[in-house]
Amino acid sequence: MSRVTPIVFNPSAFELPESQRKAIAWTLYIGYLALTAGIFHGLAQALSYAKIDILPYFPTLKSYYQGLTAHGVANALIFTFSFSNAFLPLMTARAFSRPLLSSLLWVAFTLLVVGNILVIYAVVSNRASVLYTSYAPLQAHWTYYAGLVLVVVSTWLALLNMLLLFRSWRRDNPNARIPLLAFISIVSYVMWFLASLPIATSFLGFLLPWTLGFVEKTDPLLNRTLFWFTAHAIVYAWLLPAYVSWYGLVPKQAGGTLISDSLVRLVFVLFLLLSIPTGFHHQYTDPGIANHMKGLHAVLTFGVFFPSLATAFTLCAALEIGGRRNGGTGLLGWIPKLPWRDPSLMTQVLAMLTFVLGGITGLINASFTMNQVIHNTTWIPGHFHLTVGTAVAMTLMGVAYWMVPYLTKRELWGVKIALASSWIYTIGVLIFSRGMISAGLKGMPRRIYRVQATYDNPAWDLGGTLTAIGGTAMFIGILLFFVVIFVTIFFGRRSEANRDIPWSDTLVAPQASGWELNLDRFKLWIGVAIVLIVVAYGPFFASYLPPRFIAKGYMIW
Ligand code: HAS
Ligand code: CU
Repeated sequence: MSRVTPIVFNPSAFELPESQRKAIAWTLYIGYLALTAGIFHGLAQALSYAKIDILPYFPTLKSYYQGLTAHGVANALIFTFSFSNAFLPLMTARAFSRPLLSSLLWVAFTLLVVGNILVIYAVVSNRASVLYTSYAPLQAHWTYYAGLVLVVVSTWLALLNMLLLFRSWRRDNPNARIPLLAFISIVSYVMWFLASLPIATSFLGFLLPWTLGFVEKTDPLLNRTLFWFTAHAIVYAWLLPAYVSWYGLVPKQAGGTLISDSLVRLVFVLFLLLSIPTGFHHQYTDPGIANHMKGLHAVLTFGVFFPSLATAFTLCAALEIGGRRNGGTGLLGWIPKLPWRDPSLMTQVLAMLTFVLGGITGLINASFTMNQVIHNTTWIPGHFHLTVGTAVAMTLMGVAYWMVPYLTKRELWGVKIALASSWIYTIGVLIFSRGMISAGLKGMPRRIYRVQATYDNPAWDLGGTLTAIGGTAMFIGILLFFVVIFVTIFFGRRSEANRDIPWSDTLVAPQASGWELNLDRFKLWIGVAIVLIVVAYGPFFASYLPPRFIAKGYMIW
């Protein structure tokens, strides 16, 4: 193996061009607007589990499902991908200390906006109450599918921008190790690119022609399988940008340092390999898929649990180094010594702590037999508000507390309000999820408007009440976040201080020779990922295809 030249990190070597600063800032703002818009129906849902009905106060809302669609699409899809489209290219540019392509940034931004307008039109006009899972034969207006396709294409363009930058950097540095921050950012979006192809096939190949009237019927199981083919991996596409922040920036913010460069690369390579071939764990109860294939996906799901486990230990160590450098002693004395008054850091540490519970519940979901108990109950939203709803959402909020000042050149306004927001949200989500999870164990169904349901069970009362209390606190937490960010953007004190992103180094530098160099071989890992995908999905498609066009579209709202 040839020797490589070490990277020297120079904090003053990079200034983001003004137009790129604007494009990235506006992309980010779309995400935070979507977050805020989406939480209003979140509140309505949480209250509904305690039989409190506030839907009549939503003047334009025709049904619970219209609101649930808006909540899921805005908070889980638009918020997350807008953030990633801003954050990952910025991290890549910073790590390579080179500007991106401005034109491509703006084109990606424009597609994101147009996609959003189409989706908002479809959902607000009550033509797309299909929930974020978009299961056929529920049929939305074509603008809904087209809008989401444009959002996905905007993520591809963001990746293209990162890859072009990588290529130009590689040309000038043929023998250097890829800077860690760039490596993990690129792997995150390469994984998402591969993962997004099945849903692109479903939307472009089946659902759009069907909703436009070119074909009369569609194949529900095939589209559902293509959906989960993408949509399990989508949860890691949401998570990995948060991991980029946890690995790449948080150790520095905590005053600590990452230990091993190679371990972090290995973790991301494992996500590239294992995120996608696991989608059947959402379809354990679906007919038409062989049990042994479901079993294979269950095993691979336990495999993709591992890189998160490694992450937990690595991050704990990185934080511990920070706490001890700040004077912490003894077994746990480093914890209070973390910079808890830094809203960016503490918000992300609270996100991590909550994610431990998200991980545990995920493992229970993944277990074939236990899944039978909790599938389609409120346990599931209990699980995913601890993962995407906290680990991811709060990390994206924590990042805002340095990234918005970085992009706007303004001081963060309302530090104490920001701190309060994160504590209120965390306490809220713990109560909320406790409610959802416990009621789910007693069979409370998800996606049901309890206020109007024709059946009920007093055993759900305690869980339902906790859900409403916690959900209200979450709502207040996000509103406070929005106030802080809004005031910072428009009224924050201007500051010309030359800021840099809080990029952390590693205790053990990237190896200059040896097996570790293989970790940087994108093409190799993409190849292995494709082989695993073929093994995990090939037999299903081989036995199932051609498509069975059996179902007309339904608009039951
Ligand atoms: Fe999940 C359903 C399995 C993770 C999101 N999941 C969902 C749904 C969503 C979702 C949205 O196997 C519902 C979809 C729908 O609408 O139907 N999930 C898993 C497993 C994991 C997992 C095994 N899920 C996530 C993540 C998500 C997410 C991440 C979003 C971002 N999930 C399932 C299954 C289902 C499912 C089944 C289908 C259920 C059904 O029947 O419908 C694992 O990847 C989790 C690994 C996590 C860990 C935790 C690591 C902890 C860390 C923090 C360390 C803390 C530190 C703090 C360092 C192993 C990294 C220290 C600080 C101090 C101060 C001490
Ligand atoms: Cu999953």
